[in-house]
Amino acid sequence: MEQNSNRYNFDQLMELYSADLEQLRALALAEREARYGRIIFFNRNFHIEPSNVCIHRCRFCSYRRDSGEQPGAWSMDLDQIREYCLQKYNKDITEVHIVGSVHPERDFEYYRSIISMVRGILPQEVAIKAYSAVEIDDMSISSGISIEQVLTQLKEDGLDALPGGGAEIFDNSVREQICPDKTSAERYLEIHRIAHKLGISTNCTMLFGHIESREHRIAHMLKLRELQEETGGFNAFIPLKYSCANNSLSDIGEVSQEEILRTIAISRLTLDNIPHIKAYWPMLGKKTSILAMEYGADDMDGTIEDSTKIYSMAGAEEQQPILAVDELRELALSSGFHIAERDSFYKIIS
Ligand code: V47
Repeated sequence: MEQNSNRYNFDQLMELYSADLEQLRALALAEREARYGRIIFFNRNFHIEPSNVCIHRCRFCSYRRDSGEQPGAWSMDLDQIREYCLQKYNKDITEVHIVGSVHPERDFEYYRSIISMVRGILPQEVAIKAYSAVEIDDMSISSGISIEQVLTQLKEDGLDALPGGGAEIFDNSVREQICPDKTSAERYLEIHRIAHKLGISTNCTMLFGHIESREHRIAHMLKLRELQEETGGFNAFIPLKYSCANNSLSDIGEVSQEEILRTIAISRLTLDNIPHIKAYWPMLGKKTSILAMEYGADDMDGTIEDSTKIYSMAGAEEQQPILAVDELRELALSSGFHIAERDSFYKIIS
């Protein structure tokens, strides 16, 4: 494949996507090894999902419920969140990931209180990565204050970073079909732009393997590359494979392991300015995630401690997601990798 500059353009990426798998793997692996050798990054984290009651009706989502819907809907008050947090926390944890839903009855003060409460009960060194751009958007709309003000206040309360959820696929015609009523692609990008400007680093995601095409995926990644060029605030890109159980797109089924690996490789080659590519094991499964390390990924996310339900409710093979460090070390070693524990900002801890 001929390259005009050091950076692949849309047409070159389309060509690479269907290149010989071995050739694609070798290119992405070389890129990954030049950056990190054979290291697999991970952290010790847990999630808090305060509620799954959501005003949005994204067609790929198996997690959302209406208020009061039983069985299945939950909403935690502050005391319950405190109790849950203390139950999941142990002294090795370095990150709490808080994400839930756009709840019809919760206001900005509630979301602020969660951050201040968690900040108050956990050591200062534990990073709080909380609220996707979609939730931030809702806080701004419901409180009538700007995104900048919402993020500034949350930062003062103790927020350290934003997770990457809500990106889905940026193409408007796809969005119209899978999540018509939620935060637009432009607004998602704007919220991340503002976060970066305020010194809040973020992750970014892409939900793939539903009704979108490879063209849509590449266009999506190129938008992220463009924003990163401007701000430099993204830490990691997470390609999220659509899981098909219990949602209204179920008939589509799921993409093959080969398509997952190709997508991960293409993301490493496209996003030359985003430091990390995360293989999110609760969704891909542990074995596929380790295999993804040969295709350009370098990060496994964390130990999770059985604290997220988004993927198990969508039928992912990890029904009770826990990754013990010894298990990860064994899996990595058996594939010729070694592991490095990192904090939320990729500083190596051990
Ligand atoms: O935006 C929802 C996805 C995302 C399904 O930043 C689904 O470190 C697959 O963004 N099949 C939220 N995916 C989760 C998220 C995330 C996860 C892990 C780490 C980080 C990070 C962020 O989950 C949603 C959506 O794209 N999702 N339903 C489903 N059926």
